[in-house]
Amino acid sequence: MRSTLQFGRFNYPWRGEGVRPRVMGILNVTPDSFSDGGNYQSLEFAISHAEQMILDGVDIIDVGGESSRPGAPPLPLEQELQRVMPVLYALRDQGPAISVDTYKPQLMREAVIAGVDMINDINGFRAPGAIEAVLDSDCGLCIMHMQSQPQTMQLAPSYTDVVAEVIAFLRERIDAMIAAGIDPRRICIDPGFGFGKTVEHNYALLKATGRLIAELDMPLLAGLSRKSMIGAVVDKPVERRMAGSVGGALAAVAQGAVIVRVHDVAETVDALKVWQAAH
Ligand code: 7PJ
Repeated sequence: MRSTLQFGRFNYPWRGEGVRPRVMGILNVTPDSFSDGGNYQSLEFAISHAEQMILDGVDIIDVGGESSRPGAPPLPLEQELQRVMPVLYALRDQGPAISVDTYKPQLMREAVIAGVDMINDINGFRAPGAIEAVLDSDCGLCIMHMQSQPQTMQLAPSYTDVVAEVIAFLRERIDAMIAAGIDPRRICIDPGFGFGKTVEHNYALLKATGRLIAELDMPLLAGLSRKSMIGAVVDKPVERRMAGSVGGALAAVAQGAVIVRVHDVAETVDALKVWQAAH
């Protein structure tokens, strides 16, 4: 039975004995995080943020140049390359696995050349050329579900059966990737919390974590850090959702998620250590 996720220089067991949930730290390289939006400053800021995540025990650093906040406009390729590539090269040999959060095939190709370990595509490798861009590499591939596009996805999310529809989507993408020649051991799945989903849809999917893993027979990555599904339960603004997000990460891991994508690395690492000790 296939039970390791193989990605670049790393492999993680994701079911059975010896499974340890892993923490993916979010590294946004977007000018809104910096004083003047200058490229050099953003590089410096990103590197120091990454250094802190490494001290905090991060397993994977997920580098993203384009904001996929609901309503955010798309970023031109050239700008995304300028923001992201120097960070990938700077972090490649610092210890943790490196992931890049992009749906653009051209950026995927450059990232593969830079030696990233994982490509994390919120668009599920649906862009023309996306599968081809990652075919001749060994990096891991995170297939995320999204209904509609970031600009419009939160206007009117609608499903008859959200869990069944997300499973059907992910199954179609897994099949397309395997048919194209991708090794299934490179694939992990993600229900895409907040991407074209109401709070109810998000919790239906969170509760179905075990079912997604079992039906699709794939390791699962969960990203719910600071999202509105946390805010809706704790009734707090985004900057006060850390503890709620840690609770959400534990809920996902308790149902079999092997990677949690988070902003608050130190706190999540500690929570998972205690969870693991009691397991
Ligand atoms: C996710 C992501 C997620 C994966 C973002 C945010 C929005 N990639 N990229 N899963 N979310 N795989 O962090 O709030 O949930 S950007």
